[in-house]
Amino acid sequence: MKKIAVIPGDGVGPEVVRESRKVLDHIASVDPAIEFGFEEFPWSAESYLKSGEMMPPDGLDMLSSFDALLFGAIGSPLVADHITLRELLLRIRGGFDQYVNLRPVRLLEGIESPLVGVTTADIDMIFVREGTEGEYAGVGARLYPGSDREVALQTAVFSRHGMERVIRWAFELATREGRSVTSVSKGNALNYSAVFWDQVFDEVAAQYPTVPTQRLLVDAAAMFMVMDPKRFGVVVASNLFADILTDLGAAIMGGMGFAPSANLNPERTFPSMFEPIHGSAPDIAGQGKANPIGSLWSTSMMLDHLGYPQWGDALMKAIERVMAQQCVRTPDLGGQSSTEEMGDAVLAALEAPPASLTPKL
Ligand code: GGG
Repeated sequence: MKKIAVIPGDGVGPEVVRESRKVLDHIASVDPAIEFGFEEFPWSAESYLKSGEMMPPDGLDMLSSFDALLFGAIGSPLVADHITLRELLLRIRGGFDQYVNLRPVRLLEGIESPLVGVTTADIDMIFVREGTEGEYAGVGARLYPGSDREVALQTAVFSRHGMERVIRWAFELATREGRSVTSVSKGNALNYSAVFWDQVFDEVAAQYPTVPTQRLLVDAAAMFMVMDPKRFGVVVASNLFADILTDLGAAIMGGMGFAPSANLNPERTFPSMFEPIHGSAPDIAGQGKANPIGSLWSTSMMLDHLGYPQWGDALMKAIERVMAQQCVRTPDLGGQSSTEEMGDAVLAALEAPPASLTPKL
């Protein structure tokens, strides 16, 4: 049995995660080789307002024996964003050494990109975002608060160990998939951290002489994602740069509702976590308007990670089929369908993979 910890979180999180649960329950019901054991953790801004903590002090211990974590969204107008993000999501990413934050950016057939004249072949890139250090390291101070001498210090952490391992992971992915690797940094301005990043990138790249590479400044990368998205294959970047660029990526693939992510601990010492990249969208929460595709796509990545790639692939094909048919459309796609109707459509399109491929795990 695969144990899945479910953290629906805030806002639209519970609504989109419900659709993922539905699909996983269905898979377990039709495939005798698969059994999921779910446990739900109600950690959210709402629980913070009652308990004063985003997760219990031993929260990571509570999660550590699970095979994977399925996460919804976090954030509420009632709690400061740096509390909800840092004290839950970033504690999990850091505590479980989830240093690969994998974020595919791909335009699906039937979805209109805001970019004029692009096809599905033009937007197909995979971001490998560093997930544990960089600008998100949480190192800094506020000095002399409230005075006119007030100072904020926020120190980014770029370790050789941290950069080397994520850049190497990106090259391994590119090698498997026959893609190029683009490194994104800002070496002209960040004369310590980004120059070090560029140096480590070049050192790792030299070990993969057959993989085409390019190095881009983050501002140029943003421009090329709009003007020439086809030039990107695998993209590796630091925590903040890749976070910003993947929101742009979500926009060019049709909207925030689509974009999936996997926070991977590649060594599998700790559980990995799967979440749509969108936030809690409090403005539409509880109205059944959220697009669950980002969560369902993340669930497909979770199935791959759990050792069920045939089901991960089947779920992805179901998503692609529903998008291509253009019948079921949530409001972000200009339609009237609900979150639940979109989830049901994907479920109806899900075809069981050939039984011979089902592993007996
Ligand atoms: N679905 C996860 C979520 O709620 N993300 C909100 C967010 O602000 N994430 C920032 C990040 O991924 O670093």
